[in-house]
Amino acid sequence: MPAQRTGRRADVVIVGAGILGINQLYRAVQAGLSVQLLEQGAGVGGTWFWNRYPGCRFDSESYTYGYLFSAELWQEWDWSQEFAPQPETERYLNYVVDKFDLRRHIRLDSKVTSAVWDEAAGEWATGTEDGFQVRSRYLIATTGVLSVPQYPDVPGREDFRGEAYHPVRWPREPVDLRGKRVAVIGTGSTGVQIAPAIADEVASLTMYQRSATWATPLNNHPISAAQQAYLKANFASIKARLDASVGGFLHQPAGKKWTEDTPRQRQEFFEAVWNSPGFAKISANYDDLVVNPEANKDWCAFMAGKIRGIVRDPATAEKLIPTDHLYIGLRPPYVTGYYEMYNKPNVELVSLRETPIVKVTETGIETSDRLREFDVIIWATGFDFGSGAMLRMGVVGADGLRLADYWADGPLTYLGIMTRGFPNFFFPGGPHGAAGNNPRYGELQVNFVQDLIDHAGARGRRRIEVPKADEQAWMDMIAQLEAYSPFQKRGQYYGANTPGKPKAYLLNPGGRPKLDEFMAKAAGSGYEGFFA
Ligand code: NA7
Repeated sequence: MPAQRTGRRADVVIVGAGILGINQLYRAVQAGLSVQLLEQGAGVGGTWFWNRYPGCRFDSESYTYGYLFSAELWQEWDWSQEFAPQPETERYLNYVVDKFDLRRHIRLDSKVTSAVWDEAAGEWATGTEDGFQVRSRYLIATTGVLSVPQYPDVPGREDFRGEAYHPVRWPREPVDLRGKRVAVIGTGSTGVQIAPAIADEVASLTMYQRSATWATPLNNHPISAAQQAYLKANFASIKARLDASVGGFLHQPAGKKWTEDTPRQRQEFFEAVWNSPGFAKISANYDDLVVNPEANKDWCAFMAGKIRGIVRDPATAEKLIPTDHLYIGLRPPYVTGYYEMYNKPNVELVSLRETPIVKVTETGIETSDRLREFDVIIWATGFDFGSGAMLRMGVVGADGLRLADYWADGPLTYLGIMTRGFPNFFFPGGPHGAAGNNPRYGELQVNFVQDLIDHAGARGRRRIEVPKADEQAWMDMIAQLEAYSPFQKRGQYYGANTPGKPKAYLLNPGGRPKLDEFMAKAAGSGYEGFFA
């Protein structure tokens, strides 16, 4: 039910207190707007509130992931490691919320179930599961792309009588896995982070792998005092480099192609890349890695050699080597001790390609060859990526148009921020938004939204809607450049992991250059056509 007009009001309602929700809240408060932020969780942090599973950490460098909107914040906060663990990030986000006095705008335990545009009033009426209602000129969904857990459609999943967890719903109270027989289903970024973190304490760890992935070392390390001093002294130049980078990282591009090196030089170069931090495996690899399959195959052969060198059991090593996709065909994980873990006597790898799951029983998991019994099953099976959370908010736009209907064949967006028929509604960081280090892309979108709201406010404009032609131009860009995307169509970035979801590309294949180009065009024209 829409909220009553006499109820609570705010200029802006923001949904979600994750990285971007907090950024958007900061910008809106700075602009002097009244804001009500509604957050489903019992704390702030979004991804970094929910994902409290063992081993959870960044795979973007901490200081490139944190906020850049305040030099003072940069000076005050010391990241302890290149790739901070989840508890540190959750502390950071709470620190930010308190430092900028944002908590008083946030209502926790507030799951939005309805958001309806009231054309006559020019307002959104937003309601939560527990009956809270608020009306606002603007509605901004910063609900994230990795919010809704995805469970596989495996017979008997509910029958299991032991403990079962999805990493994104990991309990806040400690989970004692010591001495237990544990199964992990899924070897995406999450499964390969959890497994080595728990392998030493559990009685047995059984990894159920459907697709092998090209995991490479995260190469994490503590931030030394000297590095800390460097970071503090160079905020402006680091920010400038990040603001100009395509991926939102500091890694230096190689500046050379695979074709330019001899076989021996390639091996030396790949060794250096293997030892480089996190996403440098992509952003500082050969310039032609993505566009030249020969270069990519050579890198894959190098990684396969590494896996064979680390994993002592040859049969296990072969199972861990992908044969169905090149590097970045699926989102590559970055790991600490993952392959080494398979040398422990209590760790077993089950390939679901060889022996698929038949069913889950009360006591364990039955594959086509046998039943294994467990105390704990961890479903690291991913997310309803991109649009999952927004489509569960009950959004209804102009003329009663349901977002779920408008997006029935996949999201239709402008910049991954707006959608036609939904006035004064924005979703920075939503589908078609991401193309690299998420907070860096997201902040561009957050700033676009607030700048547009400021522009409208300064000119007394009350209704903002993306023109059909602009939405179409963004969708045309996606359709054109998607062909160059390295990601396979069977993955989360096409929604293919979620039963019943339309198969549509969910990232921004044009990256920052296209985002910058479209944003500059809109702002440069005074957002022509955006105001009724
Ligand atoms: P991902 O990357 O979607 O990985 C999910 C994993 O779960 C992946 O290995 C899947 O295998 C596996 N999976 C999914 N369904 C099944 C079934 N039915 N049976 C067996 N295995 C299954 O999610 P993550 O949580 O690891 O990572 C999410 C994001 O976190 C990531 O993109 C980063 O941005 C950080 P599949 O490959 O589909 O064969």
